Amino acid sequence: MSNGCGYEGCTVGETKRCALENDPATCPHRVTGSLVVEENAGDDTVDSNGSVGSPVLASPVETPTFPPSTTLALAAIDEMMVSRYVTVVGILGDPEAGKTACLASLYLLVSHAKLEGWSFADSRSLMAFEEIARGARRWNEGDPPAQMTVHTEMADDRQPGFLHIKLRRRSDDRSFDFALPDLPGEWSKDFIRTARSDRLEFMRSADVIWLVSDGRILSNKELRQGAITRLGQLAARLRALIIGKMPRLILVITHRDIVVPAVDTIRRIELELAKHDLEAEVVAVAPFSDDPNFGAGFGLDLLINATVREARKGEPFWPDSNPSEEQRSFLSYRRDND
Ligand SMILES: Nc1nc2c(ncn2[C@@H]2O[C@H](COP(=O)(O)OP(=O)(O)O)[C@@H](O)[C@H]2O)c(=O)[nH]1
Ligand SMILES: [Mg+2]
Repeated sequence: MSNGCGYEGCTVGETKRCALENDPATCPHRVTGSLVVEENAGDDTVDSNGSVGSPVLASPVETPTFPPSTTLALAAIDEMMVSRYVTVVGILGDPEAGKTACLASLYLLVSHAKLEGWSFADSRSLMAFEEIARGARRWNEGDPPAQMTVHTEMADDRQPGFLHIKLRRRSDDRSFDFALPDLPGEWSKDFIRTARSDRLEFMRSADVIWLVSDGRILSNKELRQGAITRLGQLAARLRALIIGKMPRLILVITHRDIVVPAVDTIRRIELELAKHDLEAEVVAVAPFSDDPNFGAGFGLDLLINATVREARKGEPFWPDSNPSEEQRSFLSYRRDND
């Protein structure tokens, strides 16, 4: 039966000719407009006025989805920034320095309410924290892997992926949102070697930069100088990348469970940074510990305290730009353009 005809064997649809040899326009089996509406009464393409095409039912309210499970893109951090201040942390350092370990340990401490002075308030990237902490959890089950944190691989090697965590400071009940990127050490190496900085552009708007360094290397006579030189090169690259106000630098020295950073080494690093007119606060940490008598997570609370210590002073909202008496800017302008 063709659409619009009541006759069972109608062929107008296929052949344009009526099977009963009637004129299709006047065939008595033809179904009129009103019948079509009746036939289609349950069809949602016909509205109550009988006009075809407009939807009858409003589209359902979108059910809320789970937040994204992996790291957040820069755009998501920007969006978050619209409603509240987010402390953006840049994390640089050689591969294997302990960057991911710091993030994993921070998450594990907070999730067990063991970060001194801080408590967990929220996270938009819990699954990403879970992913990086997985190595540590396997270790806790008594099966120590060769590496406790999965080697950082970026899904997109041009864009940093951020972890978000909101912590509440016990002393004053103030909450801080942190955006922490888990960057592969290769990005720092490329930044030093080839000045490749496109994917590190976000550093310009970071509040704080953690320069993570392996404490064992800093205490090794043969390796120490190389690590200090690389920190200096990193400082030089940051100086070139960041035109305006420099984010505060924190030198994060890992493996505090194994070695205590020597005062002399820290002094040498400070001198190296000073060459580029930079200075850093030093925090020694042990995100994980090989020593049963030394608590894993040592210094992470101090690192977070140092990260929020001084909110970045913004540029003056309305800078004082009154011309001085002698300055004849307008006349000079005319003269320059004549
Ligand atoms: N014992 C000990 N191991 C650490 C410490 N920091 C990092 N590690 C280990 O060092 C290895 C490299 O750390 P990782 O965070 O992956 O380095 P990344 O490349 O800088 O992200 C991992 O196996 C960590 O568990 C620390 O303070 N103490
Ligand atoms: Mg890593």
